[in-house]
Amino acid sequence: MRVDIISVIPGLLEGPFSHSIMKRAADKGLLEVHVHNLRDWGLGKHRQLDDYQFGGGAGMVMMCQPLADCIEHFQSERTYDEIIYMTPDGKRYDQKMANRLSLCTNLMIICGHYKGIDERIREHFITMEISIGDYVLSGGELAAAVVVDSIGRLIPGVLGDETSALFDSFQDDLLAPPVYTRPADFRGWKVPDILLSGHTAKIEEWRYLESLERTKKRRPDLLNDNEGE
Ligand code: 6GU
Repeated sequence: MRVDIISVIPGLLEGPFSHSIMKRAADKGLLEVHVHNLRDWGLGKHRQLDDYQFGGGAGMVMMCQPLADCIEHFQSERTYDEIIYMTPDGKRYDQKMANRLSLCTNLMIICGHYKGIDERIREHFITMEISIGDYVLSGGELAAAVVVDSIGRLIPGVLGDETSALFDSFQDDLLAPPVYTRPADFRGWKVPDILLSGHTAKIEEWRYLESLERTKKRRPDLLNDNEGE
């Protein structure tokens, strides 16, 4: 998969894809993330990107021309499955959207800033608008990093069998069960006996019941929420 991220602060996205699982995905050639500076398409000698909003009011709006030029530049090189705009008024991101996006070949992600981007870009270029939750970030970059991370780890071959995404919290609409590692006794705090028993089937059953219990207690909404399937 190839992801092109368009940003006015590309430096914010230097870290997230250079470590751990995202780095492994890149090294294996399974995920290519390219971060582009929208300033390269800015207007005039100041490389202007934003302007006052029509109708008045505080806050700048990202102009049509640089965004259109930038998007069309990349569209001339390949076909995008989705052109995504990161915005707090987008569709709330969840694991189902991650699963679907992980099947794509080319994604473009536009990170908004200031008051957002001119509505005409949303109408004519954007195919999908994503919010990562009900709070406001100062820009779309961190949200884009969240989305790319969640997608990248779902691409076949990125995770080994032992860490397969199939066993994740949310993948079956249940939270993950508690996990423990050595020592079996830390300061008198003991690991549940069942996990030391070697009874694989009983352990699986225990994990399932713990998952169910945890989900009932913490996220009961997940148990009766199958809307949008
Ligand atoms: Cl995608 N962008 C911004 N600026 N704020 C957000 C968001 C996105 N998702 C939640 N809050």
